[in-house]
Amino acid sequence: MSDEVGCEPRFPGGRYCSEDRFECKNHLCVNHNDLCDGTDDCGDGSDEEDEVCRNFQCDKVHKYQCGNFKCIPRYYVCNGDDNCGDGSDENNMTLCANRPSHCPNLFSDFKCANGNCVKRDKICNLQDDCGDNTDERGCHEEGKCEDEIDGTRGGCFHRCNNLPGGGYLCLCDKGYVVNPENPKKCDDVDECASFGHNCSQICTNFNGTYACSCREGFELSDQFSGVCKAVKGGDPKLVFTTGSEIHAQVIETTNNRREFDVIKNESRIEGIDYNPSSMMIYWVDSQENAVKRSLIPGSGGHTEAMIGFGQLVTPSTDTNTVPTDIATDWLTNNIYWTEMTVRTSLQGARRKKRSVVSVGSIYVAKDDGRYKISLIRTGLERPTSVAVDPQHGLMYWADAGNNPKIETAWMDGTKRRTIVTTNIGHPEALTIDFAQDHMIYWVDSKLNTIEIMDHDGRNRHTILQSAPSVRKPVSLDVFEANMFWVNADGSVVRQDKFGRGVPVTLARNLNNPKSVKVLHQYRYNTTLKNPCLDMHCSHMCVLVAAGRPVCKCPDGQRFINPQQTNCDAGTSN
Ligand SMILES: [Ca+2]
Ligand SMILES: [Ca+2]
Ligand SMILES: [Ca+2]
Ligand SMILES: [Ca+2]
Repeated sequence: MSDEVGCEPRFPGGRYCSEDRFECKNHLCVNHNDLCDGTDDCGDGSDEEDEVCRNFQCDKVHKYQCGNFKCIPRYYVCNGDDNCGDGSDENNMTLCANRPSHCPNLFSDFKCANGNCVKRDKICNLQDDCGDNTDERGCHEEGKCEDEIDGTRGGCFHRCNNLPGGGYLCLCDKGYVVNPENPKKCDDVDECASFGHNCSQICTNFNGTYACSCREGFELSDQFSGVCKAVKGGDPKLVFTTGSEIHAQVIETTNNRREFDVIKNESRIEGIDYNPSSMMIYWVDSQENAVKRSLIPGSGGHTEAMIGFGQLVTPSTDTNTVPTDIATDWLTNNIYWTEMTVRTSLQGARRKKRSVVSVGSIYVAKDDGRYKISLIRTGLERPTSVAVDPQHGLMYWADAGNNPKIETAWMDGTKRRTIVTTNIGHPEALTIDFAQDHMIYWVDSKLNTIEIMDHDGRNRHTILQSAPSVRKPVSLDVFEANMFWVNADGSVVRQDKFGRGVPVTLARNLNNPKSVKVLHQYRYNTTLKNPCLDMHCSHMCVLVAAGRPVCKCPDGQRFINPQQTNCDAGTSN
């Protein structure tokens, strides 16, 4: 075609190409089919340019148009590979969720209730090959399906299959599983009770099936995917730290992501959290050894303040102590934070052996730093993360010390319990998905995992493990149907929070990233009332089980009245 370069226009309107072809900037002509398909057909890239593709519509029958406007063959959609380059061919759960998942070989494979596939000859071999033992239920060593019992084939409630080696197997329809005691009976599967239902918020079990629904302010995006999206409260923003700064990015589906600064000129920001009612952001700085706060710029009528102003809330307990993470109780306006004191001591004969001892603590105070109380002082080495659930009056923290663990207590520090001690390396970044039944998501930066569990540490499930996108994860947050995490290498990644679809990198090469949070009015439940309003505590009011309020005195003070509401420092300060 290069012989056409330099020729005079041959078509009306000064065009070099006929109407049915696309004219490249270099005047070459290519087929419309070649536009925006990811291949440079013009030779100068003009068939793939953003402005061209933004206004181009793919052939709808054979092609799929990606979020970045690229056109890919339809059969690339939901095939597990990121063919678009922005994940949009894999992360559209409306398209991908309703694909029935078959076992690789329909004839020689058996599908377990948990979705695993095992070879048919593993059925009724007295071994649990499925992992949920459903390949060993429904087994009848003798008889055959043709034997009619109680009016059904083999007496099976639903279906019957003869086994090749004699005997037969009762099978149940989709949504049911064979009763573990009665091999003929079919029971409903409670899909909501375990991982895999894919409801991003509310799951309701029904006989033979289940249904997803959403909380106030959210709507299901379709009937299959279980994806809830916020319909009020504006675009969610992703807030993340880079050492001395806090940035925010408006979360959009296209590649056009808007980013702005929230806080600048701090030192070494570790954990962050915010109060959706006051629109204050809080952080701990491990170089300044302090808890600080600021109004989030552009919020609450403070649009003139384009960058937040860091204000000291409280310094760390002493100069050897660094704060590591912070959580906001947005109902009472109390803040919770973790601190770590590292001491080097000389031990052993002639005190020659040097040992490093790390001691962690958890504190609560009013959000202006007044009335500090230490809640946890013992049995904590290296606290990496703290999260609070004011609705239930519970707090959670992770300890990445020599005996790594995740613990919980009431938010006054009492009723402490350890909920995770096994399969744990370096736990970090606990976050509570209030909209999804208060499930806890967390990362392990040593095992390279993202996990989910309930408030007791039960129903634990590993969502991602050693995936290429999980590289020493240090922080995590969840919103709607997505999870967002930060890797130690400075990348911010998003993926469906049940691990569906493919990961999408939202930012990369950040310096010293430590924390990520989703900023949205509906991330925390702001419809709840502050239970402390009627308590008239002289100093602190904190929440305990079921969100019940109790008064507390600052460290070193005691109650002076039998009702335990007034502390001995008086009520003025
Ligand atoms: Ca092309
Ligand atoms: Ca694909
Ligand atoms: Ca078996
Ligand atoms: Ca069910």
